Amino acid sequence: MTAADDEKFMTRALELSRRHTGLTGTNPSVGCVIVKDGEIVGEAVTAPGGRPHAEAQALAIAGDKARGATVYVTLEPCSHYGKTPPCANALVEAGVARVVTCLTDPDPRVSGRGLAILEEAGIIVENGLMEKEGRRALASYLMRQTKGRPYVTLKLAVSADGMLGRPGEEVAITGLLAKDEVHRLRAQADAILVGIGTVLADDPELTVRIPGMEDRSPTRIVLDRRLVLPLTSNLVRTAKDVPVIAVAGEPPLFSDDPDQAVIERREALRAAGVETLQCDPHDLELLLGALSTRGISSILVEGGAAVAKSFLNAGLVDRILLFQGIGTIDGNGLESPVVPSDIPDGFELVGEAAYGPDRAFEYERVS
Ligand code: AOF
Ligand code: ZN
Repeated sequence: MTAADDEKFMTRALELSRRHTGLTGTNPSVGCVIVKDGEIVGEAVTAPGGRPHAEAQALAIAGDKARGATVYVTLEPCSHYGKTPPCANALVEAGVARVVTCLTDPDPRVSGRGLAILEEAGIIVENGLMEKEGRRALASYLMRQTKGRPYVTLKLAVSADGMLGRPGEEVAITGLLAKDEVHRLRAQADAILVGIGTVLADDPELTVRIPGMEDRSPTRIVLDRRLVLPLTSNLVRTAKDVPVIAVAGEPPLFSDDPDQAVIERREALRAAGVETLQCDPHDLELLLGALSTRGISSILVEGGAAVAKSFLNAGLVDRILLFQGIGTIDGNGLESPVVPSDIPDGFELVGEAAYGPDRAFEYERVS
């Protein structure tokens, strides 16, 4: 197998891995491709929900053809007895000859042990192929595993003159194609986060509304210190179908100095199916830690300007997706904290795309 073949099959494994981004919970979405005599004899991605793992499924497809084969897997095969037996052992038993991986698994139950099991069995192991791409595909999992917080994507839509809109007014910034892309981004995230101001101004539903993906709406989180989320809002109206978490302020709001009206609103929201989480919404680091503990690995921050600025100022944005429309706001606009000509320090442009007349810029934090 040549180096070009290796890249070709790992590219395929990465493509598979991206298919289930946002569907595997706290488990990484791993891609696996098994190749025998230059032909793919089995391939798979971690199943929705996180199990079965990719390798187990790909081995089942390959059957006897796995003997002597090369296996491309985007993450080190696991070595622990979790809810399924270790993938490393399954690869040994199947008699594969060579295993190529992008990176080691930071899960403390694995972290090198999977590769060691393979090597001890005489399998050729090559770790680190297309590591950068592998890290990108597994960014959410890696962030939660290593930093104990979700991976944060900030999405902004700006006018041609760099405005987010007009205060208190709903202004269309981008067209339908860009909207579809935003819905795809939502489907890949574990949660969407907005401030209460955005809910009061726009009454968004924040669900995924593209054909075939309607069931992929993530949890919706609202920073709502005093719990003023209206019971008649689209978020509350749909809370029994797609989870909503309202992040309320810390005591004394609720204990020493109980604010009866807030408590009553909290009870009414709970009865309507909204979960309330008590955590200072200004302490974003603490909030992200709490969300990570609940199994949320990735968040799409969708608005508004104040929330975007707080996440940027706290250094808690990992990726920025900036959509730019062709219309202008012309005065009295809300200035965006990020425009293509003024990117916050520490970010670099990694991608650019067009959605009809609109453009999208992707920036990643340089770590
Ligand atoms: C693999 N292949 O496709 C995935 C892996 O709860 P469990 O038992 O499923 O274990 C979760 C851990 O398994 C997770 O933290 C990560 O270390 C590994 N995920 N490993 O070999 C896969 N998804
Ligand atoms: Zn496994």
